[in-house]
Amino acid sequence: MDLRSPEDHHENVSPGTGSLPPRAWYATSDAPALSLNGTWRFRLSPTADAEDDTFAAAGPHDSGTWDEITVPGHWVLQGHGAPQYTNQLYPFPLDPPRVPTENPTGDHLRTFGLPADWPATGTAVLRFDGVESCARVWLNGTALGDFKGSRLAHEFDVGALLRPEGNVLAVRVHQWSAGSYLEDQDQWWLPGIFRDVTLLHRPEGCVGDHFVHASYDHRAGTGTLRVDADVQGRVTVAELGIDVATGEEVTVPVEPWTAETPRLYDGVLATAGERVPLRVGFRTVALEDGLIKVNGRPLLFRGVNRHEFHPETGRALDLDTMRADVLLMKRHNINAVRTSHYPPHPAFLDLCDEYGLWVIDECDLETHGFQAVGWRGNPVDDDRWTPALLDRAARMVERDKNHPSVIMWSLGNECGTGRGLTAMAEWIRARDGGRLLHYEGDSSCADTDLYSRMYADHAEVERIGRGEDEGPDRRRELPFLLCEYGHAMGNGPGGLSEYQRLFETYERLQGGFIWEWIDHGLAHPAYGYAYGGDFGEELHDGNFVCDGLLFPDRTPSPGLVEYKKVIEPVRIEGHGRDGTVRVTNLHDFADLAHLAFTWSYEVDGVSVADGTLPVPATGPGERSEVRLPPAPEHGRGAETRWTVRAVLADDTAWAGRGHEVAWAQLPESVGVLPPLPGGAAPVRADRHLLLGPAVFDARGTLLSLGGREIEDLRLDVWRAPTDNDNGMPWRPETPPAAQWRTLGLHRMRHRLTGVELGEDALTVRTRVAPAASDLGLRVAYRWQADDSRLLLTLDVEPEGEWTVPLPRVGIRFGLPGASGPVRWFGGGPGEAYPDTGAASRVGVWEADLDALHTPYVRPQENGARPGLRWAEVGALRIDCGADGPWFTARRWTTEQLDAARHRTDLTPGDTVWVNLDIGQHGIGSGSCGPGALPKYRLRARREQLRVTFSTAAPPAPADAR
Ligand code: IPT
Repeated sequence: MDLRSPEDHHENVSPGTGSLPPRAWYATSDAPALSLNGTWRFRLSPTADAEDDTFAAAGPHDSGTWDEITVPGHWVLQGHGAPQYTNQLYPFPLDPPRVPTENPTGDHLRTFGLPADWPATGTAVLRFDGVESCARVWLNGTALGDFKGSRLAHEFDVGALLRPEGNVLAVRVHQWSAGSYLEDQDQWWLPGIFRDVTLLHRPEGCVGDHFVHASYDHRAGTGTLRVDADVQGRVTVAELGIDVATGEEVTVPVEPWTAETPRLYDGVLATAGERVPLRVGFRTVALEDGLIKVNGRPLLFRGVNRHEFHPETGRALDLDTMRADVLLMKRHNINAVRTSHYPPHPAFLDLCDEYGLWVIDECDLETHGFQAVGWRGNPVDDDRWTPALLDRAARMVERDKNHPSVIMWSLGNECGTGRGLTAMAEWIRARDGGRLLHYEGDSSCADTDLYSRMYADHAEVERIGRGEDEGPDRRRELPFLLCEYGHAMGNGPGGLSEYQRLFETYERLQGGFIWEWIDHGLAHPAYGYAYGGDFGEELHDGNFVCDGLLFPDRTPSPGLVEYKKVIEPVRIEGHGRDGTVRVTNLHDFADLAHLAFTWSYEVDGVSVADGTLPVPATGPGERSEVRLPPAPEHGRGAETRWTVRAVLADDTAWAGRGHEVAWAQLPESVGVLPPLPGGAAPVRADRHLLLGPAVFDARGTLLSLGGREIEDLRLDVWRAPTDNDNGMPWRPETPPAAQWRTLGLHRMRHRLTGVELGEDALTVRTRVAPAASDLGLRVAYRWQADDSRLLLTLDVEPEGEWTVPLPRVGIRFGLPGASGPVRWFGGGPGEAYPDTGAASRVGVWEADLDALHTPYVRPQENGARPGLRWAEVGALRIDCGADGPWFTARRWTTEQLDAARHRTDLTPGDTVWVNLDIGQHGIGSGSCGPGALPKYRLRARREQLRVTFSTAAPPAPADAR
């Protein structure tokens, strides 16, 4: 491998040259700063050497012909070239440290003057917070150096070069560099200066690097503060009466910092030349009794993996977007973030300190694509790369070390194993003994303080929880977390409740982090949101980049609503027939004084009375029992239930008073069904069969009800496969969708085997089966009616040895011309499937037809509402029992949904298609992890569905007026 030379700086393993040693990052101080964000001149070249570097000269240049670009930003999102998406694979040959000759290179140029009041004394540094993937920098014609490490800060001393006016800052950015080999994270490849560029004045006697050590002794209730600093100064925290020298330790009574109670104390670090604000949070992180503890108490992570993403600006995020993420997390009961897979913009960590989130800060490091060649040449196991790895570790730790929210350092993601990782771990431990160390990719756990895994299935997690796992002794002693689980791609993830139950049962299991926070769908004029392949990439991983709990525009997906419910920090349970409710406080630190509890009593889905429920300020881990009031009077035969809610008692920084944190429904009595229709006799008339309000054709197909047309009512077993149904090639099991398509469940044929006109029923029999198979389903549709209502009793009986689960089983039909809002009594308001239904509540709901559809970036099965009691769709009324079917209504067919690749492929038709399903196959997490749990597999077996249909009066014919 070559030694560095200026010509090939982007292709050598060196982390770079010329930049200052890393130091603690802070947003502001009393020293002046000049943002260099804004419009820059820009020129894109196809190779690293297409243009010489004379553009960087201090004097006049011809950039007048260049384009303009916004910094921070990615040039591929501003009309120059295109983004590319790969998950694990490098989009270039594995030829480290060399990169392709075709190497898009962006020359960036900006001239600036200094503000009039810029001090004449002192010096200045130029700070780049993030440039992908490699930059070379000149100021006023002088080369400052070069750097790699895209999501890390780099500073250059520029004091001697600055002029009052006409400074020329030139930055040459290569998309590909040796650094790209260390940045194989599962995301879009997005080159550019994507974080802030700032000129910071450095006064004489300014603050240098400093390290705030603020621990908490939970026994004594005291905090100990010591600020180590390169430059001597004083540390004051007025609220605590602290005024000490740097390096001096002081212990005082404090309120601790936790993610639930993010108590920060404002302080100041003052040296001769500068005052830097400090936000001090006292907390102690420890590995104790085999558990991750903060302030003496074990944590349960209700976490998410967060990539930085915005659908228009990629990884260039403004502060509002970062704050939106934090607020959404807090409002959805999330208490932890893994910054997958690189340190985020540092302002995000300020927000985590302020609002309260536990953070695993992960280094900008992933070499996953070497797995494709058996990890041959893996940089983390090649000493020549170790300086680059250590540089990354140091830049992360030094930049972020003063955040109380950061409680663990992570070496990176998916790098296999190697000496370089060990070197990083040793360096980090020596520098910061106050935090734990995470890395998932080394099953020996030699370098880590915890046993971390991704996508382990429930059974294995349970074994680990019980301590029945095998493996190195060291690992068996360690606490466990799932750094990734619940793959939130498309519809899902399923099975979260079962994971949560395990986490709450076994103390060794300290929770997990959903993969991942947000879909990385890029706004696209033709597709709505684009994913891999939409920019013509020759190698890509499709919509695997859209696997978040938020849609790209940050609208919560049903997965986030589900997760919020599953991880609610208060459990409310009905307990006994005497109206006692058990309230369990699942917080790690906070008592329940910040919550107010309410009850409502619902009769047939409608609240008839409500009130408050006094709950004592139950401590963390404790439970209280409280009594509901006597049930209000109501009519006989109604379905009744209590809904108990825990809401914020007062406004907080992240949500207003009344914001719902937790809830439960406690069913009381099951409703009594009105008598079913019957009595009418089927008659033949012409080429039709008539039964009560219904007209059938001679083959027994329902044509109309009460004069309203009904289209193609029949058994349906197909659903547009979800991403989780489609599975992933690396999973050992054949994914359900592949089994379904092989068997032909998407092309079932319906053979009529009988039409029987009985005394009070019309019975139609069919055999439903795919070509080329002898498996089938025997179906009997038994129709009964009175004057106005039509009852269907559907019986399904499998024939043959069905080993493949069914996608769904039920009926579907079309309602031509139906419109208006849909009302229903059943589960809602959002969608639910057998293993994603925790957040579904029983009630009477109303929604526009279009709102019943969940707009997954890649269209797929969605929108089912469970436990339908009744529904009104257009003029049709559907009545079912209390244990009613899954209900879906949409303006396109399942076949159209299945064929769609993007949101924009779906155009609503005139007919509303309704599915009423006896069963749905579970969702699982098979798009990366385990599929649906066995109990959620939909086995073919005898099933029955009973539905009563009726209609509003048909529109009056025109001549009757
Ligand atoms: C795992 C990765 O760590 C993560 O970055 C992401 O790619 C996720 O999968 C899937 O979306 S690695 C996988 C091979 C288990």
